[in-house]
Amino acid sequence: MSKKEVFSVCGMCTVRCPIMVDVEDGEIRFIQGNPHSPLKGALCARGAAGPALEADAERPQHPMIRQGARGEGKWARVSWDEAFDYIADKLKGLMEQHGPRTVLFSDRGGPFVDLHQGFMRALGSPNYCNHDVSCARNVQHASRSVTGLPRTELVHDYSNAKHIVLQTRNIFEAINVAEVNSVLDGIDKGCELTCIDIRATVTASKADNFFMIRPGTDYAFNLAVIHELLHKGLYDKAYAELWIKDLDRLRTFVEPYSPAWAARECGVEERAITTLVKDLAKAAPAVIWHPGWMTARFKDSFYVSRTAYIINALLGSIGAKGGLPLASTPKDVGRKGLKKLVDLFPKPEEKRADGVGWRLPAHDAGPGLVHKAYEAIETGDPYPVTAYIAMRHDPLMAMPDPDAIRRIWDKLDLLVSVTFTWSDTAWYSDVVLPLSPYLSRESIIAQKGGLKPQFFYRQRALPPRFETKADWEILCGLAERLGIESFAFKSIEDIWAYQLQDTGVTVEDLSKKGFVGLASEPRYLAVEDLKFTTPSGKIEMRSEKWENAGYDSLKPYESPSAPAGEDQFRIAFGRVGTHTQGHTVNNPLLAEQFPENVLWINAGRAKALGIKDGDTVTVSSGSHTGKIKAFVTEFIHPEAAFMVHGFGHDLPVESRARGRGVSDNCLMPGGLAVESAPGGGLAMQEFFITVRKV
Ligand SMILES: Nc1nc2c(c(=O)[nH]1)N[C@H]1C(S)=C(S)[C@@H](COP(=O)(O)OP(=O)(O)OC[C@H]3O[C@@H](n4cnc5c(=O)[nH]c(N)nc54)[C@H](O)[C@@H]3O)O[C@H]1N2
Ligand SMILES: Nc1nc2c(c(=O)[nH]1)N[C@H]1C(S)=C(S)[C@@H](COP(=O)(O)OP(=O)(O)OC[C@H]3O[C@@H](n4cnc5c(=O)[nH]c(N)nc54)[C@H](O)[C@@H]3O)O[C@H]1N2
Ligand code: SF4
Ligand SMILES: [Mo]
Repeated sequence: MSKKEVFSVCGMCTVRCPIMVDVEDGEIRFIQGNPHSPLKGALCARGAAGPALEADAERPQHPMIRQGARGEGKWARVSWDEAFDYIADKLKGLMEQHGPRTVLFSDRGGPFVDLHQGFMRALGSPNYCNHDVSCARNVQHASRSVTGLPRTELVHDYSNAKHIVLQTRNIFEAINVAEVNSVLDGIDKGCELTCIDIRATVTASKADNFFMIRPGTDYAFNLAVIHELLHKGLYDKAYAELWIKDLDRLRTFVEPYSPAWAARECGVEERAITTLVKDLAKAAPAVIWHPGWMTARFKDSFYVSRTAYIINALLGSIGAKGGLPLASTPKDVGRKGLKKLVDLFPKPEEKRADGVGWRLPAHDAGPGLVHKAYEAIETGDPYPVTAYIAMRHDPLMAMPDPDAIRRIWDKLDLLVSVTFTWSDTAWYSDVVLPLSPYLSRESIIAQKGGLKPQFFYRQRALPPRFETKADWEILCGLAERLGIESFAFKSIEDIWAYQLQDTGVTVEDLSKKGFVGLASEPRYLAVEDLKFTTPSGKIEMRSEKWENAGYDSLKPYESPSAPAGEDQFRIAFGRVGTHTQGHTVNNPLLAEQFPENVLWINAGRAKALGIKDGDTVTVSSGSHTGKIKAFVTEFIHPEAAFMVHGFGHDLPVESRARGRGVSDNCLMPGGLAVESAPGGGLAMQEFFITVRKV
């Protein structure tokens, strides 16, 4: 009998929690959070369902090349050699004709993307994108516009906070295990919790203060908080003197936005706003006003996040212990960072197809804006984009108006999907490359910033089942066929050795606990030692960078429109603790826990429509209609109808997910063109749906 403990990294969602897997005779006996990890090892329900994913035969088992029309579901089973040759031949032809820039790649971001970016550099294409236009781009750019820093370089120091405000954040159901645990630690130490949402979530149920806000009015709420902080002199004046630029401009701008005004606009009590502001000032600087995560919701979402950062700045919490301290890099703690795979190749000189960095000078070029790259596929402007590799990305489920996306993709000469589950995108592709799920593959080493930076990696706990491969095997295999020897690594050990060069860390060190900490103590900076990367080096209330790119930095508030008819509701969506996006709804264990989504609607409005709890209703928008069960409750704002994202699958290969619930993104006609332009995020809650009893 053989027994081993494997330190690895969960892959059931993007959070990538550290895990320890007990393996006996080649079978998984137990998975738990890595007990050695400072990230407070633990596992959520989805993490515990990892073995069920491994065991599931309803996933792509071998490479496939499309036979019939796109989406018809006729596949030829091929060997890996055939699949690689097929893709490499096509890519070579297209790159000869149009140049390497004709290749587009998108993924779901996360700690391991250096491999993907390295592959694109190896090809010589600038068109690496991630999913973030449908997630946190608005937060990223808001952070950049206020502090200059990327959002992840401001840590949320929950366990030392005295007051946490969660706005459009359902921390106890949209889970990051370490985050949940540190918020709970903070609460144990007496931290106050305020939740601002359009419905009562699990997070709201644990909060001291709950604001059930009118959907789409968060910007009004935040402007009033800023007004009150400035008007009553409750902000941190010494901090403002040291770090804040253009405070007077801000003061003049917020003049009309009083708490009394916001109370009417948001449907909350004026006194509750002013009391909140007083409480925040008392707790400052150990305050976190969360800038949001999934903020691809409204046209003004960029400004909601911006004002969240501004509130933090006024409270002196940016950089403070218990607030948003600055993350450390390995260099900050006297160590050397990982050697990057992208640095194997020069940066392509070509402009990006999505216009980021030239047409759009304020936005971050790193992961670009994938919906703008789709425009290039459609129009050939600025140049033809003819090949697309979607790796760990299911845009047909993750982006609005999938029919429009299919029409755009019909112009592609090559569409490849790399995935471990079936997805609408894989089904529509020309080639499907099946990835081994995370328990049966290893990954490159990742570097994590934060208060105590570390390196961590994923090891294989099991041999791969079916004919699946690890991501590095797939991309390095393709590089080999394309004749790019310097990216054609033959083993993961070779990649690890390259990454660890000159770091003073060995694979042996990593193998002991699955990670290597680079600092023993969290590093907090004194207020005068903070460093911001805006053009002025200050925290900017007005961003010239954004203004020069044609956007307001202090934008006048516009009230969102209310539903027009008795049966109209604003669409709203979000997460549930037991599923990840659209890719776990066919998981045997998780499907049992939460088999279909339901439509939350307000009790008063349901009554007027004759809808009772549990009734089946139709939801429609544009040409799309779906059937879903109604969940009738007092605890949602009357203007909104909420559903958990990720349902409404109809592929014949997913027996547990097929025909269950409704897909929110089908109810957003024309949604690719509706965005929060200065943030680059899509605005997927700018749609109304019609709800009728069946
Ligand atoms: N309408 C609407 N749209 C949304 C959302 C919403 O709430 N409503 N949520 C948005 C948010 S927050 C996000 S982050 C995006 C997520 O969008 P996606 O990243 O597209 O969603 P996922 O379901 O996480 O994963 C996509 C695919 O990658 C596969 N996969 C999962 N893990 C891996 C891996 O490690 N490697 C590889 N190669 N494949 C993997 C999955 O099987 C799945 O087919 O969607 C966004 N879109
Ligand atoms: N279980 C689970 N956990 C996850 C994920 C998952 O798929 N499943 N995905 C991960 C990812 S990729 C992300 S981005 C995060 C997302 O993390 P969050 O952004 O916290 O999660 P969501 O559920 O999308 O949205 C949070 C809340 O916003 C509310 N909301 C909707 N409209 C409004 C509004 O106008 N105003 C206000 N104030 N609130 C509004 C919704 O009701 C919802 O409760 O979760 C991560 N964690
Ligand atoms: S939050 Fe849950 S699913 Fe996501 S990585 Fe952590 S344990 Fe896995
Ligand atoms: Mo996300």
